[in-house]
Parts: sequence; C-alpha cells; structure tokens
Amino acid sequence: MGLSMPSRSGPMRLHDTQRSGNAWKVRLLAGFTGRALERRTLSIDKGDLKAPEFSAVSRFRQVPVLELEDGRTIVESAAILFFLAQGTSWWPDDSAERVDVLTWMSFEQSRHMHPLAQLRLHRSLHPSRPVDPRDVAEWECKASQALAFLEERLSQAKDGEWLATVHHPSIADIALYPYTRLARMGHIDLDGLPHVRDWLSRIEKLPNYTALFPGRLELNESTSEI
Ligand SMILES: N[C@@H](CCC(=O)N[C@@H](CS)C(=O)NCC(=O)O)C(=O)O
Repeated sequence: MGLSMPSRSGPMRLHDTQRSGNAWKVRLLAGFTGRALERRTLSIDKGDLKAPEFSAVSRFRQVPVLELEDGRTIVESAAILFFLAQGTSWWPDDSAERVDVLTWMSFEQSRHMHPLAQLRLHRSLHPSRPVDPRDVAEWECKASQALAFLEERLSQAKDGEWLATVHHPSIADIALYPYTRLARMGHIDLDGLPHVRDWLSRIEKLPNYTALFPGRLELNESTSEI
C-alpha cells in the first residue's frame, strides 16, 4: 500500500488498522464530536507498518496516527484524544477533573491496554502464533487486576457519573473503553464486573457511538477483517 506523505491540505486523516483498539478510540471520539475523519486503513498482517514510508508517518511505527490538514502528524492515542478533545466537553474545564482524566489515561497505557491487547491477539486474532505461557499467565494476572481497579472505581461512581468526570463523559472513558470491551476475546470474563458492564453499555448508548466495524455492533468481537 502506498504511503506517500507530501504536505497536503484536506480533511484530517486517521491512519489505522481495521481491528486496532487504539485507533478505535480516535474513531469513537470523532463520532461523538461529529468530526469528519478520512481513514487510511493499513494491514499489520501484510507488513504495511514495516514499510519505510510508514516511518515518515509514525515515529514509533504504530497506529493510530492522526495526519493534520497541513501534513503534520500526531502519534499515540492519548495525544490524539487530547488534541481532538480540545474545545469539546470530552476534555473537562475543571482542573481536578483534568487530573483524574490524565490519571485514568495513564493507567490505561501503563497497566490496562497491554495485557488485554496481548491476550486478545494471542487467544483470538492469532491463536497459532507461538507464545510463552509465562507471558500469558502474567498478562492474565495484570489484566484481571486492571479490570478490578476499574470495577472498584465505577462501583463508587454516583448515579450518572463517568469514570473521571461528573456531568459528561471524558476522553478517559474513551481510552478505557476498547480493550475493556474486547476483554472477552482474551478469555477474560466480565461476568463478575457488573459496574464495568453497565459502563460499557452506557457508552454504547451515547449518540453517534461508532462500532469497531462501523454500523455493525455485533461484529465488535470479530476475529477477522471484513
Ligand atoms: N501506546 C500506543 C500503542 C499503539 C499500538 O499498540 N498500536 C498497535 C495497533 S493497536 C500497532 O500499531 N501494532 C503494530 C506494531 O506495534 O508493530 C497508543 O496508545 O497509540
């Protein structure tokens, strides 16, 4: 797939892959805020992310990447969410709430996303790929612990409250949503986490929610590209 990167003008463009949970965060926020994003969907399996042209787009050779109208790029889902949320209710005005949003987003990157993403990858997306069982055991332990922290926080939230904010969901809810939603693909059970399940469905009922495969909520846990 060609990835030429001249400076350009046009709508913002999201470089993603079809099943990337990190890129899904960006598409969710764009949907909720009514912002048009062009998609350039790459394939990890076909080696698009290893192509030399992709290093000009993404300094860490990963998706998501947000390419701005003038050709500059932003990498890392948290940075992209922060950028797109400015001037919207998804980034709160209150400084204590901002601190909480950043706390949960940092938690997601350091303790939540990686073990859940690895379990999904090895148990559902690429089950025949060799993996060290000790790694799997560690991811299971870390994933369960991260979800238990999320359940604890959500069990304390008063009626209508969100993860880090009171009156309106924030980019912390978006950051934590995809890999929690996809946890079952890594054989992590959500049955004992009623507040987490309730929070997931509240997010899915928000206006302009974007499914992983747009318009196909039932395919959120699909193991194949469509
Ligand atoms: N910390 C990064 C993680 C991004 C990430 O893990 N991207 C995955 C897809 S979800 C990727 O590009 N994997 C391919 C690779 O690492 O080669 C973020 O939050 O954006």
